[in-house]
Amino acid sequence: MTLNIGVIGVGMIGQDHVRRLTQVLAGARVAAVTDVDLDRAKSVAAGLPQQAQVHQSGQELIASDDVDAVLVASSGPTHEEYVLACIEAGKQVFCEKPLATTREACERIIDAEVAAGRRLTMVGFMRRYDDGYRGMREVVASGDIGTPLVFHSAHRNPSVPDAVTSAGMVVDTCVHDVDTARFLLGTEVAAVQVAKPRRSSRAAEHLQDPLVLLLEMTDGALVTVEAAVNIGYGYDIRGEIVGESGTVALAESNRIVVKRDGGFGGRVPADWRERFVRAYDVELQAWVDAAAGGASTGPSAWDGYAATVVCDAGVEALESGRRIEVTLRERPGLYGVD
Ligand code: NAD
Ligand code: ISE
Repeated sequence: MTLNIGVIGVGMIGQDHVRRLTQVLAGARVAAVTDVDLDRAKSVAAGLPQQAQVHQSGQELIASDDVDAVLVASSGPTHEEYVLACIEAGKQVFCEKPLATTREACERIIDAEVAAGRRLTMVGFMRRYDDGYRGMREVVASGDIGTPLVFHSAHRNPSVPDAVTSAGMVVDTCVHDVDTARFLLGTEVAAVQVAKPRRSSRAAEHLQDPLVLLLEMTDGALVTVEAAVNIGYGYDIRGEIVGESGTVALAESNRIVVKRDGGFGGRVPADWRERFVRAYDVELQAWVDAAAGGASTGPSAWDGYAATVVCDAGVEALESGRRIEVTLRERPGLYGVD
């Protein structure tokens, strides 16, 4: 069976997902697209190998009988409306991170799924499909390094547009590290603090770049998240867990090392598309396969909710300079235990 997918939002990652749905993955086709920038939607549709409907709005696309499942890749504040409409229509939805930009919006999505009695939403936390992070998780689960004590996560972007804010660094960038901490350590975040190192001279005036989040997990483990978004040299994602009797860390993401002229080195990825290309492929194929069978998989609305609540606390910690406790609502049975 071929799953007919409607894509809402065809900016940077929307177009990248359209490419992979069309050229890389099996069992899916892009049947419809929309974007508030209709010219952009039309030009993306025109580049597809098979005809795709261009809808005037996301709501129209979701309601269309030609669309079996929906991929939401519009900007964060628009996600809630589209995800809720998909749940209402009983259609599986892959929603790029963040699930929604406020705790309340995420709770409305959880309430809608609980009322529907089934999970319909998968959140685009692609790191959960990265070989490196999966390997780290297996090592932790094996007990080989003992009880995890500290997880160091570094999230470095080469540069960002001037419009990016310090709060945006927390909710848009660190959200991945928050989900990664939950995924690797298997516990929730209990409290957040933010430290402000000396600012990079490469950063815009208004930006606290870099910043460091300190997450206290419910079992006492600590997580440091260094976010640096004007690092210049490339897109560099690092991670190391320190356990009681050993450590496990991400290796360099390129698989070759070049030695010449008395030195050695390799390529640093240019951006998230290059660094996580395989993770995005695996993630989206998993969603397509599950959705084709009417099932859900992957990071859930609960995971999206938990990450957003922690990031909200992170913004409060950043702005107030205080340690902010994180309180999650009771986890509905629909979302299991992990
Ligand atoms: P972008 O600005 O390049 O694209 C967003 C697109 O959505 C634009 O084409 C815009 O016109 C469209 N849009 C805005 N409002 C809309 C609406 N109401 N209805 C329909 N279309 C609308 O941004 P992007 O970088 O592609 O990011 C899109 C989403 O994907 C964001 O939520 C972002 O956080 C997420 N993202 C995730 C990753 C990842 O690594 N998983 C990477 C990049 C972006
Ligand atoms: C972007 O939206 C992403 O999700 C990328 O994965 C992240 O590295 C980047 O910082 C965000 O802006």
